[in-house]
Amino acid sequence: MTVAPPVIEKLREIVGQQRVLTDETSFQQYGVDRTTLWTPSPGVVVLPGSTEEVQAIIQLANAERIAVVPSGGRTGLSGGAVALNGEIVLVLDRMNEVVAFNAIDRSVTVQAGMITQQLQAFAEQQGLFYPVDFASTGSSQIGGNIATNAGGIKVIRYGMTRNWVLGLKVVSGNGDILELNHGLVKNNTGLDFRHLFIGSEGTLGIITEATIGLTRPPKELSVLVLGVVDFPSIIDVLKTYNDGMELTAFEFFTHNGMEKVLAHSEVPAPFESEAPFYALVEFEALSETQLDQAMALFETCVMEGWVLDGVISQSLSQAENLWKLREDMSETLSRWKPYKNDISVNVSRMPEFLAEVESLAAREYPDFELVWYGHIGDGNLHLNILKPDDLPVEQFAGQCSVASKQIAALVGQFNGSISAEHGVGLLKKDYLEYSRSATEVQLMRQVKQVFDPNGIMNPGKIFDAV
Ligand code: S2G
Ligand code: ZN
Repeated sequence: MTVAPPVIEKLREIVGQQRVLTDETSFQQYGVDRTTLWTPSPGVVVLPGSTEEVQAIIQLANAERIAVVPSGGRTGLSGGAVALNGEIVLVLDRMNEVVAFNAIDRSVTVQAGMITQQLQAFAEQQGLFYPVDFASTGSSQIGGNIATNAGGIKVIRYGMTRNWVLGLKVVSGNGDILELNHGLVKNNTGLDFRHLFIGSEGTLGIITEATIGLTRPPKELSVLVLGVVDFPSIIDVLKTYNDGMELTAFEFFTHNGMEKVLAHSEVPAPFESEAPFYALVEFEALSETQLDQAMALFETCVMEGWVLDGVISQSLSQAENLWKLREDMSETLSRWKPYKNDISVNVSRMPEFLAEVESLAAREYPDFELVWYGHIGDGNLHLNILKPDDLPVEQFAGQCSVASKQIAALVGQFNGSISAEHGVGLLKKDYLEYSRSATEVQLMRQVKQVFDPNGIMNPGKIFDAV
């Protein structure tokens, strides 16, 4: 489907001739995220430079009843930024400036198209720290991180993106510019619409600016990697370390996943021996006491039979290498075009859940290689099913979606989430019912109706209009 020439002309009047793209290369570049299941087919790509230009585009889209798909860093994994039906793809790349910084408020206002890593670097230059971190920060944008409430590897200590959004400027699907919360720490004046837009995946409007809270940088970070005997023992190790000290990260990965990372990059193995599972534990070693405590807890885990071997970083570069074992997992596995289950349950229910989900996955995916990894300290597992090279994507996705129903149903029995951090987008829509009631989904539709009455904002993502 194409966008009519008069509308293209009006878009050019809004953003300028060069910032309206109608060529196929641009459609393939901007009309999709990191999901590999869809071929994008937008109607036009437009690159606004200001909130006011975004507003004019949304007003035009309402007048012409043309859908709008927001496009940030395009690192999403659930098809939240995929344009399939002649939509206007609204690209935030040009809106990537720091608007304001306040050392007393410890806050920075940035445009939505700022790359996450640039925000982290800006904070560091001010002697502060933006703590939300994950593998794709080099290309993800803060607007997209907010629209999907990105999580990552430090959630156990710092929480999700939601915890750091002090204010938002958005253009709602109605075409209204809303300035939400103005960076206030305390503001009890009715419904906090900020929290509706966080995690809304572009279905309520476009985030154009964000005021982000910053914090003190961690000091003397120390990293342990432990070889763990089995899945349930990871939770015993988690509880032991969580009860014994303050952690900044607790991650895990399976041996077959680590082997692929070792083969894919120059990273050395953590230690000589091998284990079925590995736990990565990070903490601030502010004194010898913390280091001694970390080693004492290691001894406990060995004595209990949960841990077989371990290593503690002796330098920053060694800590970075140990992190690469976990952080390079996603990129390493991408060559197998994995089908991803991103699920979570309460940490307290993990032992019970692991016992069931591991055997269910092995049963449902008998012919596929499974790699488990993720933020088990947050109750969040990433199960990647690797596509055999000789199996067509559609056939593979079809087989995985059947098994995913079983996994989603199990997650639902545990009152867990069928999408812990990657969002719902298009990929997880069919499983939403296992985590959200029909009443809740209907209420979400009604909230969308308020902010986007013509249903132009990223239609078909998370849920269908009716
Ligand atoms: C992770 C990154 C996305 C993926 O590594 O924690 O959230 O590939 C993931 O699963
Ligand atoms: Zn993750």
